[in-house]
Amino acid sequence: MLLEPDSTAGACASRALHWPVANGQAGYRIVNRLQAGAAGELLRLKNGLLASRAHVDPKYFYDAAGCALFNSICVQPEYYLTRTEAKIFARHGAEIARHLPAGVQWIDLGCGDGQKSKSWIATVDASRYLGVDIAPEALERALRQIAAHFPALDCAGVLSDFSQMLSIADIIAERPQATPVMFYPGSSLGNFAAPHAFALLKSFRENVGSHGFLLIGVDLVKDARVLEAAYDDAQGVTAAFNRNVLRVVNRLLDADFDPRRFAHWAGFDRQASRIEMRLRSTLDQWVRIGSDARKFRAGESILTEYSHKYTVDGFADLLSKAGFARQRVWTDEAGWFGVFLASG
Ligand code: AVI
Repeated sequence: MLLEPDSTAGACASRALHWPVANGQAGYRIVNRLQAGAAGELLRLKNGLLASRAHVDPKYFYDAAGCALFNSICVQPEYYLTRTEAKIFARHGAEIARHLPAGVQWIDLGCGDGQKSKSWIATVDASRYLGVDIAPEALERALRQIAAHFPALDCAGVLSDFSQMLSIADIIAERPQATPVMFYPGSSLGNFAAPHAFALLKSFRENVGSHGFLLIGVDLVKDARVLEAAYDDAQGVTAAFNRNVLRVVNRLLDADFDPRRFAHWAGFDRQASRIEMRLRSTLDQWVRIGSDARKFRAGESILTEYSHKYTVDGFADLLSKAGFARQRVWTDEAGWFGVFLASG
């Protein structure tokens, strides 16, 4: 592994990590655009837990156990999002691809294991794959698999944290002939607070420019019972996923949360149009958080996640306000999930 200063990153204290990996004939590089300052991140996490309305950024869900639990959530009968989006892709993928020029650079935002992109790369006949993720191991695995599957494809990765803004215009500009298409499936945008989600959309638009595209999947508003069941499945997988964040916090902050003393809770706030997930203290308890301690009263909760739900018109409006002048949308028959292709 070779660490070099990133001359393109300017004042932001990020580093480029040119990481050639043996991969048959080809190699690929991973550019690190994570902001330096782990200490500041940990302080934010701790302050969130010490705040009178305790909260944790949902990015802390995804350690190895959290990723495995999330994969399991995706196949729970109540969690319709993943399979509904997959059906829309299967039914309309060829039509969506016809709206894109040949040889695009496919930019997989929050790529995870890269599986969702595999069929798209073939369908759109991409010339380049850019995986973007916060987790180096997942990113490396995704790149290895994509490169093995498509040996002729130009592959690269970017380490980036969407709780900060995205800044990859310079990497996109390395291939001026290849139109950039950002792919952000799974309604992941919904996990950001509304102002942050809007800022992220604007940064996507700035990064792809007026000739690029954004292909994004978002969950749509529906009956509260359907939504709440999706975030509180009968098998208790979402509950385990939610409680697991306390184990992550214990490791990162040297805290002593006992996940058994917190109950999973998920509810739909129609006014804010979002699911809120919380961990409710089941009794009065003191918890040590590093060198500090705080009391949680019985019933007091830690906010762990928002998952916003959109209307087709509302999301189209958001896209145009973010600078995407042209858009198309595909939904499933029940109108539960929307896939938007935006450009301009
Ligand atoms: C990753 N994200 C889109 C999921 C969601 O539906 O908001 C995370 C999740 N939380 C609980 N279940 C799934």
